[in-house]
Amino acid sequence: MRIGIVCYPTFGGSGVVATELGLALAEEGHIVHFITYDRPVRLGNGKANIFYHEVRVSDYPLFDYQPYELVLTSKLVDVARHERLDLLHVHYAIPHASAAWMAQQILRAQGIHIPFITTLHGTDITLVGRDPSFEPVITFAIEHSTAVTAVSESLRRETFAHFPVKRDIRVIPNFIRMDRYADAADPVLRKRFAPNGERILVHVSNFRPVKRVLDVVKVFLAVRKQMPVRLLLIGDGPDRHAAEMMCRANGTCNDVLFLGKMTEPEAVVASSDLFVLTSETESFGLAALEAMASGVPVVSTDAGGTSEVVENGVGGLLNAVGDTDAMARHAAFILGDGATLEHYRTGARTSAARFDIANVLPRYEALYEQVVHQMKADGVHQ
Ligand code: GMT
Repeated sequence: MRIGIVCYPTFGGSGVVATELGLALAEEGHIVHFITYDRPVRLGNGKANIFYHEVRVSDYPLFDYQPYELVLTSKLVDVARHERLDLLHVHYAIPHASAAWMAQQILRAQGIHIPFITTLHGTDITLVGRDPSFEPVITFAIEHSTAVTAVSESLRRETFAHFPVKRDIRVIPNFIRMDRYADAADPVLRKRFAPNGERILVHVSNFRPVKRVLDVVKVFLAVRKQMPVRLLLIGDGPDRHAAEMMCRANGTCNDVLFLGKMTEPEAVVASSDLFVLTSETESFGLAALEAMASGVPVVSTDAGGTSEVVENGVGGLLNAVGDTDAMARHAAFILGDGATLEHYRTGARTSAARFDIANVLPRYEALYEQVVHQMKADGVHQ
């Protein structure tokens, strides 16, 4: 098939999932065209069957706000027509789903009929999407997508709870390549981060308020009272400075390492002992899944889709949002002795294996076949 993928090319989980999906489809022999405003961070260079089209918004002085959605729409029309795409798969509702719908209408007027699939990722529904100024557009785009998927059962429920949509939404969970994480741990890195054999806590996010990064620091401070421990913080964003201030105020800067944004955090995460996820809401928790795949257990909030990823008592332990005491207690329990840690490490890998790409990719391919055939059966194929 010839597939167009639209996503945010940045460090967010939706962009990672879209990129990994495109790469996997290309390996299967599909032709994949990425249409984004920047090269997706994990796309790499020169891969077979992968093409990249940049959406460039010109800086016209009349516009206080550049009309990105319209430029994206024009690009989708152009790429779909000239590359003879079979379908578009857009990740994150805003503004990708509405741009895809507009492109579909323009192409239809030119006699070209193309289906589009919208994958809902989380904050497009749970945060941004609930802003009343977006609601009518999101509702419309969801209703008029050829098919819609959500990355967890929780997100599917949230969508029906917050938007007046009636259509089917299929759950296809996020995935990982288990083989990539098998030997990701690096003893040299571990020695550098914890030279005296300390336990290592790790957190990866975009440091937005929804992640409650200060709770991660609170958990670290409480665990630190019970055992030697260091905290690795990967990523950057609005709450980084507040987290730094908290460490300074507590005189713990030497034991908290702010590592910033990383294009390949796998080795650092795999060299740690416990992943801490404190989010207010989390539709899935891809970063936690990646940690589990490399045998790093997770102490997480029970915040939406996390309970579908982190099986409580198997690969980690779930807690109420904001209950940093419970999270610290659970962290200390898992890290307390070698046997318990090993039990959770094994559980983390087993839990993660449920989401191996081999189990998930065929579900996307089946959906692609279905929407393309449906369009042909409707008698509107090109
Ligand atoms: O984690 C973020 O804030 C970024 C956001 C995104 O869209 O890139 O992540 C969402 O999508 C990820 C991939 O499906 C999920 O793993 C994250 O749980 C979800 N984030 C939230 O729901 C807060």
